[in-house]
Amino acid sequence: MKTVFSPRHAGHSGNLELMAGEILPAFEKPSRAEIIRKRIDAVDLGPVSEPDAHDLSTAKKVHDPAFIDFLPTVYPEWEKSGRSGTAMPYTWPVRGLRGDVPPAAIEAKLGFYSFDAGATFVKGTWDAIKSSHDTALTAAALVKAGERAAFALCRPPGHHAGSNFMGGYCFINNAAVAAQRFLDTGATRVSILDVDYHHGNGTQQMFYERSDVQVVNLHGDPMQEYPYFLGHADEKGASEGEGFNHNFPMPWGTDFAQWKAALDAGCDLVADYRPDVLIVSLGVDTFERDPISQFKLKSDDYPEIGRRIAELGLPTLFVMEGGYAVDEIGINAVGVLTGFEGR
Ligand code: OKP
Ligand code: ZN
Repeated sequence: MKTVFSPRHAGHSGNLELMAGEILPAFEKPSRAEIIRKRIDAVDLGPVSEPDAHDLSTAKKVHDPAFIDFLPTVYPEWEKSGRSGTAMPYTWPVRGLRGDVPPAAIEAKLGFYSFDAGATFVKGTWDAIKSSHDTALTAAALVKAGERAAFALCRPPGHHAGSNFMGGYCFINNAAVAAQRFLDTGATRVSILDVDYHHGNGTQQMFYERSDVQVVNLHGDPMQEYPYFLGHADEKGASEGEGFNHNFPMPWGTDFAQWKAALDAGCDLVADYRPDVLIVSLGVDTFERDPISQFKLKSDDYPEIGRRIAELGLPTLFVMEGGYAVDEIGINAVGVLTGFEGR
């Protein structure tokens, strides 16, 4: 399997994160991608190439163009207002406040375009976001050109980013942009299967009223788990999109037997939809030793996931999302891919 990977992800580094009353180094850090990159060589998964530059026109079909235009301005404006370090929001236009007028102040704009404090910026962040977006589109082009599958080793991840909001380490929704690109280049139906531990709230929001992108999510129950405010089983899509969104929330402590039953059910829904292409939002934070997650999957389970997805027999784009147990992230993420290849 071919991989697309950009060293420019590494500029998104040294970010801080609010965590249970403390400010700590962010769990979403460069070593995650570097360790996956090394594992690809160690198991000889296939060639790794850098992304081509893509314009943002496809991103602006699934995101509000004003939101996309805002992202590269964040850090320059943050510095212009005399600040340094990590840029992050701290105030949001919740129910009853004005959520329709972007303010002028940079700290307020950060809140206007986010749902939490988890999408943070340093100097190299925009370049990393853009490289991650380019990585997804370059890998999508490989699948479009006839590869059975390709791996977009994206960093930062994307599935929490919605049409006009960032959050949860995510800025541009790489999987959603790839889905739109497939539709714009001949596909009629695309499925997104999100196996990250966290609900892909951004992906769900973007396609909730559309029937051309089926979204299937397996994740921690939003009653217990981040991102909390979306991802319940009764969210089935609306208007045109009714019946094309599927959630499989699972409780803390879920083991592979339980999780695999949800994967089987999700794969059956994908098969019934008969998509032209499948995009897998690949998070491996379902791992038993993930530092911020509460499922119980073991390293041996990941190849099994890949084998099950391969049984669908679809052209498949894997897009990297989460996974924070860095020591095992390479074994687990690449394990899905070797399992997909039947080895
Ligand atoms: C991103 B992805 C407060 C705790 C919130 C955010 C987790 C984001 C996960 N810092 N943690 O889905 O792996
Ligand atoms: Zn996650």
